[in-house]
Amino acid sequence: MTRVIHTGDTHVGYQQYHVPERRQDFLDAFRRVVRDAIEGDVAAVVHAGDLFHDRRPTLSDIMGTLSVLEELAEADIPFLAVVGNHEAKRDAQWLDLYESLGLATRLDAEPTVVGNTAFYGLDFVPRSQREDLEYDFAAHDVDHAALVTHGLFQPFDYGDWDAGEILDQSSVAFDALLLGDNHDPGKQRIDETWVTYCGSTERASASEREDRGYNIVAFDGETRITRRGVDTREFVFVDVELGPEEGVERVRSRVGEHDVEDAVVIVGIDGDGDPIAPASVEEYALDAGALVARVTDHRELAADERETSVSFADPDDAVAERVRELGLSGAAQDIDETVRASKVADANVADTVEQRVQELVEEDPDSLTAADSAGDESVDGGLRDDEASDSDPSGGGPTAAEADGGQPTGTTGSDERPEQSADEGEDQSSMDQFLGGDD
Ligand SMILES: [Mn+2]
Repeated sequence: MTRVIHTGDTHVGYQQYHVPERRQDFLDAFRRVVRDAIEGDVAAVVHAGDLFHDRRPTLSDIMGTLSVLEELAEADIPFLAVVGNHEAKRDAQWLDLYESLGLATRLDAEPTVVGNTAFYGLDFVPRSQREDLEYDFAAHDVDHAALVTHGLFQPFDYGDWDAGEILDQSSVAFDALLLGDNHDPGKQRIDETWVTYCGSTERASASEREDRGYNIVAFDGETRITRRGVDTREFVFVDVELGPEEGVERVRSRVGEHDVEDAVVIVGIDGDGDPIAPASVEEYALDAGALVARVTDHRELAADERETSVSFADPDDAVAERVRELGLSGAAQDIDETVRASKVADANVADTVEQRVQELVEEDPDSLTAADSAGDESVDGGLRDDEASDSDPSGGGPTAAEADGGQPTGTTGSDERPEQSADEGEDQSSMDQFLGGDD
C-alpha cells in the first residue's frame, strides 16, 4: 500500500486583509500539513499547485517554505509537486529552486515512483494552450498511477477543462487525478478513476467558510480517499437579518454572542432597518479582540440593483472581479498586474511596463489582442479561488481606490488603503539570484 497526503492551494505569502498575522497563518497551515505527514508516516506529500500566492514571494516567504520542506526532507518524505496558476513564472519556477536543493520533485510526464504508485504531473496550462496538449505520459511498471495537476476541471462546478477528456486521451491509465485550484474539496468518479480536489489549507477568501483540510489517498488494490482537517485561524461569520426597526445595536449584539478573540470576523447585513456605518461594527469587534473585522451591508447593494454580488468587505476581491469582467488578454492582465498590484515601486512602473510590452510583442505580436470573452485563460482567479494573483494586497493604487470609493461599498474604506511602499521593492527576491533564470 502507498499512502500519501494530497494537499495544495497553500498560498504562502498571501497577506490577507493586509495584516502580517494572516501572512504567517498561510505558512503555518503548510507546516501543520507537513508535520501531520511526518507524524502519520505517509509515503509522500503530493502538492497540486499554488504553493505560493503569487509569482513574487518575498525572501521570507521563500525561506519559511524552505524550512518546512527541510523538516519533511529530514523525515525522508518526498515532496512531489506541480506549478499552479498563481505562482507560475515564465521561465524557471520556484519549485525548481527547491528541487535543486533536493527538497522537492517537480512532477512531469515521466513517472516518479513511490511504493506501488507512479506519480505524474501536469502544471497549470492556460486555456488557449490546452488544445495542443497530447497527454502523452511515459509508461510505468507499478500497480497504480496518479496524475497531479492544477486547474478548474469538469465534472466539478465551474470546470473549464474536462478531466474525462484527459483520461480518454492519456497514454497512461490513472487510478486518481489529484487536483488543485478549486479551494473547495471534493471527489467524484469518472468510470474507474477518482477525481479529487484537496481544498485550500487556509481561507484565501471569506467565501471559504467550511473547515480547511487535505486528502489522504491510499493506493492498495483500490484507491481510497479520506479527509483530515487542518487547524486554522478562527473565522467568525455573523449573518444578520435586520427587522424594520432594528439597527446597529442589533448587529453589535449579534457579534457579541461570539468569542472573537484573535478571529477574523466577517459580518453580513441583510433585511430592513436603519442604515449602519460599518466602521462602528468593525470597531466593536476589534475592541472585543478580533484580529480583523469586515462588514458587508448587502442592503446597500440591493438598493443599487447590482446584478452581481460582490463582496466589498475586501476591496481586492472587488477589483479582481472587475478585472475579470473586462476580459483582458493574458498580456493585458500581466501589465495590469505590474501597474496596479505588483510590488514594483511606483517610480519604476513606467519603465517596467515598457519593458514588458516589448518582451510580449517580441514573444508574440498578437499577445496584446483582446481575449475572445471574459473568463478565458487570462482569468487568474474569479471562480477559481476568488483571489486572483492580481489582487496582491501590497499593491493597490488608483484602480483599487476607485473600486473602493466609487462603488456602494459596505466597508469603511479608510483602513483598507493598501500601503504602496517603495520599500517593499527591496524585499523582493528575484529567482535570478538563485537560478540565473530570466523572469
Ligand atoms: Mn489557489
